[in-house]
Amino acid sequence: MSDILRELLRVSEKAANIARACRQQEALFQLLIEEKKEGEKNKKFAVDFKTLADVLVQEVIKQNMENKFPGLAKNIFGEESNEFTNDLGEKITMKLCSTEEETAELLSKVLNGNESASEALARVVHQDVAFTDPALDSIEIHIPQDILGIWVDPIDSTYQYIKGSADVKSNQGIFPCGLQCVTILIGVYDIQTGVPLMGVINQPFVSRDQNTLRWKGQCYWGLSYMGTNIHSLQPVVSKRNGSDVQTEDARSQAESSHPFSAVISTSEKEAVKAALSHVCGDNIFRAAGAGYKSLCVVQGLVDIYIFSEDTTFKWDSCAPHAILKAMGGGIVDMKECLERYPETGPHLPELLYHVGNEGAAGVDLWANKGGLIAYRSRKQLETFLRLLIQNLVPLGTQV
Ligand code: 2IP
Ligand code: CA
Repeated sequence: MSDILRELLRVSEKAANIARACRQQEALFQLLIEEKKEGEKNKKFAVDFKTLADVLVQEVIKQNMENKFPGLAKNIFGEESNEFTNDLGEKITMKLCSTEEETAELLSKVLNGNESASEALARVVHQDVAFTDPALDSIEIHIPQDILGIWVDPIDSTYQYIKGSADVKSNQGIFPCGLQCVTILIGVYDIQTGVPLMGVINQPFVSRDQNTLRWKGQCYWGLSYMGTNIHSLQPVVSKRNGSDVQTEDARSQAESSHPFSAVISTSEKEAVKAALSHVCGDNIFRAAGAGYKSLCVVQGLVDIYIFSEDTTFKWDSCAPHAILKAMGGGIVDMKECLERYPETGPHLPELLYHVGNEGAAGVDLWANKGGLIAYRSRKQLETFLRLLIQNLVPLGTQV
């Protein structure tokens, strides 16, 4: 099996441990909730703690990969920069040092001398993690390292990470908000073609032990390379309608009137929501987190994740895209799908990951600017598009 994927799984678990530690260890949680309030920047530290957690997770992923695969780090990209300037005007580059003590010392500079928080963080950052999936060991595949680019979203759904409740109830298995919507996303793509190859979605907060109050997570992966498609999921079983599998009767009834279910962002346009309600009826779910919404498709909780806005980025979609591709699905550019219709042709406008948007700057360079539709089967996507367009056009909607 790809050694790189095995290592990505391990570092994603390390990242999940850091994410859990920041929520569970008192010294760290206090910093997280002291987050900058509306309109006022936290003056205490060189950087707000949320950003530090993000950067630290990103650096752990980057440096652990580099240690195992020298030369890889230069092709690992993410949203965060690891350089800060503190109130004294000192420039600090946040990185993993070779010892726990050195990392603690560096962290303490960013955290304005907060020893207990710096030590707690350094401890978890340097902790050894063993993590693998037996299914990964059974297949031997070699992907040359020099064609790989990696997009990292160290903590997706940061708002839920900081403010998210631990006690949100799911709606037919789907969490509208809360800690379950937080994910760590690592997506690998081919730097020449931009095609996604491997993906890991680590969900650090899945369920909490009622006695210890400790969180348990879950990790999903997929690989799609030169005709080999493998992933961590069992054949998909819908878990909608109740916390478990729907009864056949309920399911066929729901399917006859509205064949599709979709998960959407709370910021979706009214016109799209109106069209969707004709296609999906009541089977429309709102949820936070671009990574989490994609995961709902991966898990088979919904058929489609659709978003017409341009506020998801390559680091949000690359990992789920690779997993969905390994399952026979993918993520397409929504705007392009609508413009091309009914000319589908053999190639769908799948999102690519190697070139930035022309004329754009900053994060917009890497925005999925035409919106997106994530799906598990091409046939399903085609039917969904036909129905969506039928319902969008009469409304005279410009998407
Ligand atoms: C965000 C996060 C948001 C999502 C947005 C992403 O990433 O996943 O939840 O918006 O598109 O860029 P929405 O929940 O409306 O889909 P981050 O939390 O890493 O900034
Ligand atoms: Ca994100």
